[in-house]
Amino acid sequence: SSAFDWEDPLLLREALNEEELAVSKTARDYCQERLLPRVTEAYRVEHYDREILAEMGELGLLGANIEGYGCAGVSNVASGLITREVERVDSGYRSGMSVQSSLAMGGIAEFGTEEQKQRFLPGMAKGKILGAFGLTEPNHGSDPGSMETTARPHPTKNGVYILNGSKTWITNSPIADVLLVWAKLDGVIRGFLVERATAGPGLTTPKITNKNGLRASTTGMIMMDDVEVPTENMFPDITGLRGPFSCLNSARYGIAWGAMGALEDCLARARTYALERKQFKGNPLAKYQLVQKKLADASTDIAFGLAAALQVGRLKDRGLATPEMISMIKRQNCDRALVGARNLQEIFGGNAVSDEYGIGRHVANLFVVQTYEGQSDIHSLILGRAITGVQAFC
Ligand code: TGC
Ligand code: FAD
Repeated sequence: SSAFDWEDPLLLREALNEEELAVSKTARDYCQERLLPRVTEAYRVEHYDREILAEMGELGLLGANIEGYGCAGVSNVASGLITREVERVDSGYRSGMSVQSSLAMGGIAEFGTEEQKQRFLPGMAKGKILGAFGLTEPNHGSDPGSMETTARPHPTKNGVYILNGSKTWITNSPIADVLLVWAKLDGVIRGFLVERATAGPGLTTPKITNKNGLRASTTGMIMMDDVEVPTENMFPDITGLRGPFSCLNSARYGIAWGAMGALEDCLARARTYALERKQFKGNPLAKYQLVQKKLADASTDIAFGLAAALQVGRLKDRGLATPEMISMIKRQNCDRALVGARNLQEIFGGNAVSDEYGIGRHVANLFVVQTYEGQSDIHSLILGRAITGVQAFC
């Protein structure tokens, strides 16, 4: 019999194969040694170092579940373990990676032409070409099907489309080299790979500053005023919302793992603090039952959340995962991570307000994580539709 391990209460590690354990260790070592020391300052000054993606690329952590094109081709479970380790440090760092890996590279891998895959994926896997994913618009977030961005054939130049419109709240847009923009061509949603180097002056990507969450990630707009995109940069076959939503399935799955990584870090920090901080007759906070309950609740949510993410990952590896399963774990793990982090924050008392304790950063980040890629209530409606057959969006 083995002893209870508070850091792995249901022995997740026993369900992982050697490759998955090795990938997880590589990611963990990198994140703890290279990312953790820079996150407090990066968060303070709202800076995302694009070198991070190059560093991750060197370790094979980008687009890791993609086969070929310089990608590692590991299991979906292994790729979930990577996002868990990155988000253990900061949701913003996981965000930068998710957009590169799941949304931009994932989209190209699934819907791109062979030529597009050859042209973009190897450089993106190395973190030399940075990607962004433009779906949300100022007037259309939860309802991207109503997007206003348009594409139309150039009136005089053959083989060129003209894009007009704006996207907002786009992770990595200020630094991206290639922006996967979803736009309507004759009223039908299509995917376009907009390259900064050739897009001309009609493309601008202003940074959104003064965020009160996800400050270690860079977020911006994509403004397009007669931006010219060659036909060979359009995804050839995919039409409608199935295109962007297929990319989102993969990113939402990663978030389900990532949110648990963030909560694990909150739990570890709160446990250490509760053991060290003494109040009332020299007792550590950890001695008090109400404090122990907060730790027990978070620990249980982590164990259940990771078990559920593992199950969906295994199903995904076998081609059996459905979007509703992913909605279920994205919603549940984000909700529990946000509630858990917020409860654990109380253990720090006034010190929670100092950024040196890291807990406030996770709480602020996790609000964003619960909001993007489909806010939790939207995932409730996706599940409600699947359960009842009745759609409640409008
Ligand atoms: P609906 O009628 O449900 O579907 C339209 C078409 O899309 C297909 N589809 C899916 N395909 C694959 N996977 C999925 N998960 C899919 N969901 C829907 C569907 O089969 C249908 O296909 P077809 O061929 O029949 O046309 O569309 P709706 O307009 O009613 O959608 C409603 C709703 C709420 C489900 C949807 O709009 C939604 O999920 N809203 C949330 C928006 C969202 O998640 N935005 C994310 C933006 S990207 C982002 O946040 C990145 S942050 C990343 C980071 O920094 O880490
Ligand atoms: P709204 O759609 O206006 O929703 C506001 C509230 O109303 C939510 O709580 C929502 O659940 C609720 N609501 C809406 N409709 C309904 C309904 N029918 N029934 C019940 N409740 C409803 N987008 C990208 O495309 N690419 C990115 O890289 C990206 N990165 C992001 C990074 C950050 C830091 C942030 C904050 C956002 C990012 N987003 C990105 C945008 C994100 O996906 C949207 O913010 C999200 O989809 C919600 O859209 P919205 O903000 O317009 O909220």
